[in-house]
Amino acid sequence: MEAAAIREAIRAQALALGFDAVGFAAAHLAQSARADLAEFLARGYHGEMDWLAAKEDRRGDPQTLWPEAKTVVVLGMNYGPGDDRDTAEDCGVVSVYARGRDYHDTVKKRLKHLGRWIGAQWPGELKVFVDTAPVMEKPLAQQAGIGWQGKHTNLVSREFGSWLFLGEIYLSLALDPDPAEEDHCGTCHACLDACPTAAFPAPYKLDARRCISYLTIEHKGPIPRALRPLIGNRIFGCDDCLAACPWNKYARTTAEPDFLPRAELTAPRLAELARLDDAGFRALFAGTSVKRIGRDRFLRNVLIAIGNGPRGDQELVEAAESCLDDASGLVRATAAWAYCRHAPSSDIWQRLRHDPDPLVQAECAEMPEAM
Ligand code: B12
Ligand code: SF4
Ligand code: SF4
Repeated sequence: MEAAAIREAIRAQALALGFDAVGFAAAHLAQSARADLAEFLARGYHGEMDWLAAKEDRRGDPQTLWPEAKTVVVLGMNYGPGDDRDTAEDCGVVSVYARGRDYHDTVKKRLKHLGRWIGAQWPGELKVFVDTAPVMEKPLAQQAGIGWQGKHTNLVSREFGSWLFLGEIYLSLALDPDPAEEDHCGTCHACLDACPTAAFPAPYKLDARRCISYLTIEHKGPIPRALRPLIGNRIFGCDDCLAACPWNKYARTTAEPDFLPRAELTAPRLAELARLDDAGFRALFAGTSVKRIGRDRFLRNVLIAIGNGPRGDQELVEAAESCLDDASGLVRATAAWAYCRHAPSSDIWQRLRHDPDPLVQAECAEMPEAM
């Protein structure tokens, strides 16, 4: 079979398996992508995500990751939300990507399926990747013509707007690449204006340390005080820059059942989430991306949302109070902050100053000035 026919056969099979976008790129990244990665790391924009820096050479070059790689098949799955209604202030907002089943599982399973099919048709080796591997998925997707990296740094598709998950199959088989997609942002800056924490130092550049997605998902310890009020009721991730993109007018609701929102992830009540113990957390979030961060970090997020909730809401005050004796120092520290946001004249921090955990002590030392 000719290389062009192989490409079209793979494309057809990928679409038949439920992928929404398919493109082919050479297993090579432009020097500019590597330089941008180096600059991102040198400026410390990655925060605590040491794993981004640890494999910089492999991330910046597909053939350093796997020398046999000749072609990258980039696959996209549409997770476009339906109508997104405003969430009440005493409920939490989970970002769209995490409201259904963990996308890593769904995309990986589909990639493996496609990989097995390719392996059965043509000789050669292949490897599948999604998200956590040292791969620069967005620049590769742009090279493969699936979309372009918008000013919010994510891939924007003319067909699906901001709502595509990405995954890749590296092939040892050499196939012609698709034409790269061009930048269609023009003079627009809606995503930059929409960011609640001013996380974009410049268009196309993100300081992850200010991004609510980083703070609520990747960051392990206490969230910097100055940023807490800006987080509002977002308890896992953030979509504001993605949702602001005018190209979403072409987006459609996902047809993938795995990505449809679960009831417990659509506006969950903050006071109920604050009552979760470890077993309750695991049971509620089984099979979702939320489970990855663990109960204590999740409760930290919930308590920040509680602290930002309607002033004096009795149910929220009681929820914060009930976490002051939690076994986790991170949870106790954030509960103290949340409680004092509702009751600024409270002397709760005096009591907690004698807490043995350094996180709680640090929180209480700053408490009076912060309220
Ligand atoms: C680390 C990471 C994060 C970090 C850092 C995000 C970031 N922008 O780098 C945090 C935790 C903040 C994060 C958040 C989110 N993430 Co994330 N994340 C990743 C991960 C694992 C690596 C990204 C990376 O390499 N970053 C390092 C920097 C250097 O890379 P970069 O953004 O590509 O930076 C480029 C630009 O700065 C660009 N650049 C600089 N100057 C210029 C100038 C011009 C003109 C141009 C064009 C480009 C340009 O050059 C750099 C290199 O190309 C990828 C998966 C993967 N393996 O790629 C998922 C991934 C990017 N994340 C994804 C998602 C869905 C999200 C969230 C939407 C989740 C949420 N709702 O909370 C948010 C979006 C926040 C945002 N605005 O980016 C998807 C995005 C899908 C898509 N359509 O693009 C990915 C691809 C996962 C996947 N497999 O689907 N994420
Ligand atoms: S995800 Fe939210 S906090 Fe992060 S850059 Fe986008 S709008 Fe800003
Ligand atoms: S909102 Fe505007 S600037 Fe941002 S990615 Fe979309 S088109 Fe580009």
